[in-house]
Amino acid sequence: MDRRIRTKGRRKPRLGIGGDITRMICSIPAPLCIPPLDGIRPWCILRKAICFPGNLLKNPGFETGDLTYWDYAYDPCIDVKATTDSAHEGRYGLSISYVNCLEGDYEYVDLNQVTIQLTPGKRVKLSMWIHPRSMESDYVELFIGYYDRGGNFLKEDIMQWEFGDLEKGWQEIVLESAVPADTYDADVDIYIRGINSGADPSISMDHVSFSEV
Ligand SMILES: [Ca+2]
Repeated sequence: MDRRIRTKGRRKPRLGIGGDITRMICSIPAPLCIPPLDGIRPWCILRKAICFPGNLLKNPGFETGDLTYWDYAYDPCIDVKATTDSAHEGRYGLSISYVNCLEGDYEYVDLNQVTIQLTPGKRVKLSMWIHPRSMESDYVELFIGYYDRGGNFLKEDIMQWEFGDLEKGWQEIVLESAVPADTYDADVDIYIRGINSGADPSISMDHVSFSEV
């Protein structure tokens, strides 16, 4: 069932992102740990940070190994988690599996980050990489909502991408948009609507980017 609700003017607590510090966002991957073996003590390798110059999002490639910094909601029949099998870049990507959903039902996954400060008059680009696996339908929407300094809704831009030929593998989805006058910040949202086709359907996604261009 499609239970999508998107309310114009919705404001959420600030995540503390925005401004010059966001021009070089880095994700710290989870340590790679070796379990104890034949009396040898367990040990861990601290992995080097992966940086995304110009990307205004935090944890855009899920390299924390989870959904840290993302607000999210999804139907409880869907299994959503960061896995190494779903990576397009780095170590982790996001795996979305419809394993517990009723066959033929449409279900949703919604991911967003909010209050990202922008410069009025600039153009911005929101993009992500996706690999539908065994999905027969349906679509992904990329959404940008703009707000003024008082939190008043100004404008939204939406791009809908239909699941296509699964043989294409990883594909990039892109939404470009003009930042309206009086903009102070923006919310970005990724909405995935899929159907359980009865063939163990799943989607991999990774490397989300939101930047001024
Ligand atoms: Ca990644």
